[in-house]
Amino acid sequence: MRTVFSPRHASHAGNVELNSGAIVPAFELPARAEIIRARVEEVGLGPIQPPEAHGLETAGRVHAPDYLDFLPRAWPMWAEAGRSGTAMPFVWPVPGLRRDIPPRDIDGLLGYYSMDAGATFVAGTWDAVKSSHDTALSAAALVAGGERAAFALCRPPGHHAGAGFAGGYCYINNAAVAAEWLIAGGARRVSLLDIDYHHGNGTQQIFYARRDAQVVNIHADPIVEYPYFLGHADERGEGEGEGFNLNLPLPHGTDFAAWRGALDEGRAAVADYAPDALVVSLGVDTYRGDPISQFRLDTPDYPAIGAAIAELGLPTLFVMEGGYAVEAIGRNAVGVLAGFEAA
Ligand code: Q9C
Ligand code: ZN
Repeated sequence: MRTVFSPRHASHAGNVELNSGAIVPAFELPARAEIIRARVEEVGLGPIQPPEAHGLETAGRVHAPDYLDFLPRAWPMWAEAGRSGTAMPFVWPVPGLRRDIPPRDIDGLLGYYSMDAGATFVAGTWDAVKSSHDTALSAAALVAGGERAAFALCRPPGHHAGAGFAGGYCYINNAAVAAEWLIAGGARRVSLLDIDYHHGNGTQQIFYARRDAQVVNIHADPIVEYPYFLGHADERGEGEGEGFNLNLPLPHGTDFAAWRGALDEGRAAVADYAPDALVVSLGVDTYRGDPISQFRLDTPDYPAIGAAIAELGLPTLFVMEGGYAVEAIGRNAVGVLAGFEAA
């Protein structure tokens, strides 16, 4: 399997985040992508190639144009206000406050275009976000071109980013853009299977009223876990999309036996839908050693996940999402891909 990887991810660095009431170094950091890339080489998964530049037209069909315009302007506006460090919001237009008059000030705009304080900006953030988007589309092109599978080693991740907002370390929803591009290129139906520990709220929102994209999420129950406000089992899609969203929330402490049961349920739903292609949002924050997560998967479980996904027999695009146990992220993420290849 080919891997698409851009060294430009590394310009998104030095960010801090709010964690349990303290400002700490962001868990989503450059070493994550570098360690995965090194592991791809170490196991000989296949060639590694840089992305080609893509325009933002496809992104403009899954995100609001004004939101996409804001992303490259966030850091320059922050710097223009005389700030340095990490740009992050501190106020949000929750229901009852007005969204109809967008603020002109950077602090207002950061809240207007965010779901939380976790998608922060430094000087190099936009360039990394754009390279991550290009990475997803370039890997999607490999699958559209006839490859059995491809790996988009995206950083930053994407699945929390909604049509008009960033959050949870995510800015452009790479998996959603890739799926939209595959559909525009002739795929009649695409399934998105999100196996990150956290619910992929952005992906769900983007496709919620559509039947040409099925969204299946296996994640920690939002009653006790981020993102808290989406990801419950009763969310099944709306309008013509009704029945094409499946949430499989699991409790804290879930082990591989129980997780695997949810995967089997998700795989059956994908098989029923009979898509032309599969986009996997690949998070490995389900690992028992993850510093911000509470599932109990172990390193040998990841190849079994890849093998189970391969059994679907679909052209498959893997898009990297979360995973914060940095020392294990290469073994776990590439374990899924190697397990897929071996099946
Ligand atoms: N400050 C992804 O896995 N909450 N995003 C972290 C610690 C946000 C995770 C709590 C977690 C977002 C792509
Ligand atoms: Zn996650």
